[in-house]
Amino acid sequence: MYGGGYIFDEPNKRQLKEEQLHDDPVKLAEFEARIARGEKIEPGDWMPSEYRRQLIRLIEQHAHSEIIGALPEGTWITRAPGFKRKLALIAKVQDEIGHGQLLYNAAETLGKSREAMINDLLSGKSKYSNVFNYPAETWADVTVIGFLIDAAAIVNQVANAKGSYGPYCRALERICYEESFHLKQGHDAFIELATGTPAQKQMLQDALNRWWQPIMHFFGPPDKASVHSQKLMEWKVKMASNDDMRNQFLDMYVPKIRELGMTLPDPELKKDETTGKWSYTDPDWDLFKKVINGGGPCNAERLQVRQWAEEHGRWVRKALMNPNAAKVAPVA
Ligand code: FAQ
Repeated sequence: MYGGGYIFDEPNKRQLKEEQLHDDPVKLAEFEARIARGEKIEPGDWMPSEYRRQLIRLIEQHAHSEIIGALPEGTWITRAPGFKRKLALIAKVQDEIGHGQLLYNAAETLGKSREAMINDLLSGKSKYSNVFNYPAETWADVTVIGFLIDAAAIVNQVANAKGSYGPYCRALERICYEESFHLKQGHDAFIELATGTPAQKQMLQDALNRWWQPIMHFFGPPDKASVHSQKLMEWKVKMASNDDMRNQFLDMYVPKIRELGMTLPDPELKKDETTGKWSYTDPDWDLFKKVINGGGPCNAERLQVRQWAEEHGRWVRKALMNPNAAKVAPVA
């Protein structure tokens, strides 16, 4: 099922081990006992340097994914079919930006500034989700994003909301309420196209074919190639492995897609009813690596938009940080 021996960032693994050597072993043992008891870790609590580093990496990437994730759908606000779909899309895109804010706040509690995070996004140092580096060519692409990418995100976030770091879990809980509503509107739009005219159905099928592989990539590399999963699961930051989350998604959503008469572009996709595991054609992991490292069809465009927003929003941030400078002298 999986491509063999694909290794991500070998130096990253070495750095991880070296940093752990510097943590006080007694404090580390106390910390791990707290995790084992299911306690939440809060910003002022002692935590291993690697736990802090990993949380910053993961939450920051998640925050970037939300704000970049607003872009493919955002381009459809002016073209959404009809008043109600337009209203729902505007609200959804606003929500995604709000999720970014919540997540940047959660990452800031760990000591990295918002400015540093945005700089790392714009320089390409920090990643964001692979799926947002593809174009939304038609309204059906927006529909597939709204239904299936939100569904995939919810599978991940519902699980990780029960994790160990308090501020991230609380942000995820709130995000999941809103994402569940996005999923409903995505499913509704999906049903409308799937049960519509032959042309609408074809448009949806084409979008599904385009998005299927990026969605399979969304959950991250196969477990045996995942760099961070093992430690993150020990520390209850990730509450399920990449493969388990991918399997859960397939289990919940493949039947919903098929019952609407749509097909998925993978002849190997089937469930083993005895084990509950899905098998599928291994997605192209070299392509995944290329996309998450800046080489996807829209990476450059996405970062250009954020760069523009950064430059043109500077005066607003300045005024917010220094309200006195923006005060207008009262008229006599
Ligand atoms: N895209 O060792 P692992 C959304 C990287 S929110 C890009 O397995 P990990 C809402 C990974 O960072 C979507 N990069 O990594 C919405 C690492 O690179 P690094 C985002 C990926 O962290 C919906 C390397 O590969 N959700 O969609 C991806 O244990 C609709 C090795 O991988 C989150 O961020 C990927 N898909 O597991 C908005 C949730 N997968 O950092 C608008 C929180 C892996 O060493 C519209 N994040 N990589 O250079 C997570 O749960 C985890 O980070 C995973 C990856 C599961 C994504």
